[in-house]
Amino acid sequence: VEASIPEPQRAAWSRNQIQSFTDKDGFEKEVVRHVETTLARSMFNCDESAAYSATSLAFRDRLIKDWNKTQQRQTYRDTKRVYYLSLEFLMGRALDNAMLNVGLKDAAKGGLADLGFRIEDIIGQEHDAALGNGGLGRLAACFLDSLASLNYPAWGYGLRYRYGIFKQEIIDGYQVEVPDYWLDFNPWEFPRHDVTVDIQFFGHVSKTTKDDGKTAAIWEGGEIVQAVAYDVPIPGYDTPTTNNLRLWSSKASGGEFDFQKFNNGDYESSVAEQQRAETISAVLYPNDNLERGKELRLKQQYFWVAASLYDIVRRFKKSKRGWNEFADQVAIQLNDTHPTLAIVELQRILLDIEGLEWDVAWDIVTKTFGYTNHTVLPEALEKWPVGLVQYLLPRHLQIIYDINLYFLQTVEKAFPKDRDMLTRVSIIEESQPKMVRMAHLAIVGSHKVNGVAELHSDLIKTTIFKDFVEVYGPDKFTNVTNGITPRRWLHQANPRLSELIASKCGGNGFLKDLTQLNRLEAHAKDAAFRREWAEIKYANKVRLAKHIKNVTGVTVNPAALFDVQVKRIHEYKRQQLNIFGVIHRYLTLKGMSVEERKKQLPRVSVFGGKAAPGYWMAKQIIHLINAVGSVINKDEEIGDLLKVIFLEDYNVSKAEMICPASDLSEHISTAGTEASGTSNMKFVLNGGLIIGTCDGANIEITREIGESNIFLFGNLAEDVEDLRHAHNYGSHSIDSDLEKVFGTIESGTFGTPHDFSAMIAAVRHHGDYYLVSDDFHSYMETHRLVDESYRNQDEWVSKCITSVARMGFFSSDRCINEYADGIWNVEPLVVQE
Ligand code: KOT
Repeated sequence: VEASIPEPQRAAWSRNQIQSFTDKDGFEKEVVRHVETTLARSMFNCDESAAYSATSLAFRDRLIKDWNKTQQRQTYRDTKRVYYLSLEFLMGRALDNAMLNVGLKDAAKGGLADLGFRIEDIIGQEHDAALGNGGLGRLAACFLDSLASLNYPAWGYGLRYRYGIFKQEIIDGYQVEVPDYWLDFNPWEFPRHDVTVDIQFFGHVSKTTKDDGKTAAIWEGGEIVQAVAYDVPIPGYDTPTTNNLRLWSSKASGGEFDFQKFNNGDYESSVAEQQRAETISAVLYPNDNLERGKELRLKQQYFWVAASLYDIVRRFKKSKRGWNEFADQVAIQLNDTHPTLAIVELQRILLDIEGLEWDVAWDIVTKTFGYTNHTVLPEALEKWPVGLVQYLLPRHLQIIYDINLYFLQTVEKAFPKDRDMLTRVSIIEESQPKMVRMAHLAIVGSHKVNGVAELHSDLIKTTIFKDFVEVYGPDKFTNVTNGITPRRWLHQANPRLSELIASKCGGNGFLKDLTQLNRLEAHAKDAAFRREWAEIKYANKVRLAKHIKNVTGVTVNPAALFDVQVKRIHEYKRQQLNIFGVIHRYLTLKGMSVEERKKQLPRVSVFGGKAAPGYWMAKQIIHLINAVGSVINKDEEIGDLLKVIFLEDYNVSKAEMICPASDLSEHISTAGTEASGTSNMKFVLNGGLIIGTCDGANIEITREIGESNIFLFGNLAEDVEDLRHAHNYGSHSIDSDLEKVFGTIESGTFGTPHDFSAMIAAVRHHGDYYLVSDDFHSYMETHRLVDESYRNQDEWVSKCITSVARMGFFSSDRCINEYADGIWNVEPLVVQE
């Protein structure tokens, strides 16, 4: 392309290139320029919000140039690209990340100081981009960071929800949901009103005969909704590679609204149609690890998947290659089953629109897709009623039936006369009503299926996908243990620790090759180093203590052991076990003499996390935590020895403050239920120890950092089934200490006992599905070990340093390289600048 441009024109282009700022003075000029022109304000009238806007715009200008070049480079080299399809991207804030990635945070700090601002206050102005629920969405965000930092040609595709995950307020101890309208001013997105795709819903299918005498399906009628692209630049760390996250927004296809109707005086229905279309991308479903089968959710899925595939296919076609090269140019990763319709949509495009034969098309499809499973919880496994799919996507249902037919034929050949096998693996569940099993469709349509931690990947092979291992053999199933980006979760969240680490690891290289952390190990017993380390942890705790004081009014002692459990509230994650443990600790303290109490170690139990709005039991758990806190925090006999804090509205930016301030964090899911967990990695990387069950990535963390550096407790995954069976069919005796806790709750110590009776009944009378009573004793014993261990601060800090030194494996860079090698077959695009 470049060669075809006449020389004088090219010269004019290059002499007029906009120069990006490279230092403090240049940055200041850009800020003032943006305040005075883009924002049309005077510097006399520049508050923190305007300073945030102008700073973001200045950094955005820098990113745009790298972003454009990256896209040009990827187009020009035309190598294989990765597409990461995820309904959730939990990005958090962008400004701090952008400043660090382009290496100009110090310049911005100095420049803002000159202009009269503190950089922390300006960073704090930004609203989190909260287009996700929890771990699954945050994993997608970490992956984008690694893909860009490692120079992979990669795109993320998602939905541009007008409302992200709700804001949580705690009122009288109860969760109240407030809508998260976040798009008022978002400098990090670029509307592409020229990039639109018409998406069809409903209608019917007819058959025609083509020129060659073959029949083809035609999907006609129904309604059209327009998808509009919004692009978000994803800067890599210490590289010019800036990838693209494309989020689709829905809009009525007839423009603003139907003018015909409007002019005929039918205002209401013309506006109603527009609103119906816009509803598709209006709101993120606030459920974590739960699928409730709502029609609008299925509409969201198809809308996003169809727009993304249209875009991907359009880009492929520009290269003028044959379809036989599609899977050599395109890898698509399905983040859980939410985008599974992409498999059907690609088959439909190849078959109905491009006119390929079924087998040829299907071969391309299966080579293109990979599927990541993130959960084994039955309530989270997606199923859609056949009738709903038929009504919304009639052609897709036909294709699903055909996929299933051909699949079952091959299964029948391999397992003749095994009707049960066919019933079990079928994509269609023969229930009332019939259901489409999305995980089965995802497996059949992909060439690789992976779990997200070793235990989890083993579990899916032996439980929910066991039959598919028999059908396809074990090689189709693999493990890629999750990871986190050390840029955000260490360098950005904990700058002082990052700097201290850099001083011992030979610079910032560890941020791009986290295994270099092992150079720290030699310093674990160095007293001076330990002191510096402990001092940073203390400062981070002081910062959190201030925040706690600000938002709850409770004073906590930064010298106390900070014991933190922050994550979505879910029975399987067992916040109830934690709060029962806190009550037990309280009772123990109350039972002590004043002298004995003086010898006890002060603790602060910090909780945080959102409950899905419809998850009643999770909301009861929040209420109990707050009720317990309001009693204990006022108890003068107890004072500093125990405080219980519930931090409202836990999100990514709060996590960045909380993780560096924790001494101990809790990852205490019932064994076999938490597929991986990723906050466990964040806490250890920030120099905290963990108490946890043998579940998810805890197991691999233990293997890496050593058994003596983690507090493990509880029953193993392999024993869960028997224990559950025993609760239901044998006798279920409850630990006597736990009974005391229940008794205290029932005596009204924490308010109306009736409020909490369901939580107690779940353990006592309803089979204790999550094994709270089975693990309670070992949980409390292990907390005693924690106390003992914390008393020896030198040893504690050594454990922390050693653990950090051994965390190299858990970088999301390692995961992305594993996906690239083992699943996508893509290479980084080397940048020659
Ligand atoms: C499932 C359905 C809807 C919304 C979210 C999910 C979901 C979330 N399924 N698994 N997750 C979590 O994914 C994380 C990233 O792999 C894991 O670390 C975590 O253990 C899963 O619970």
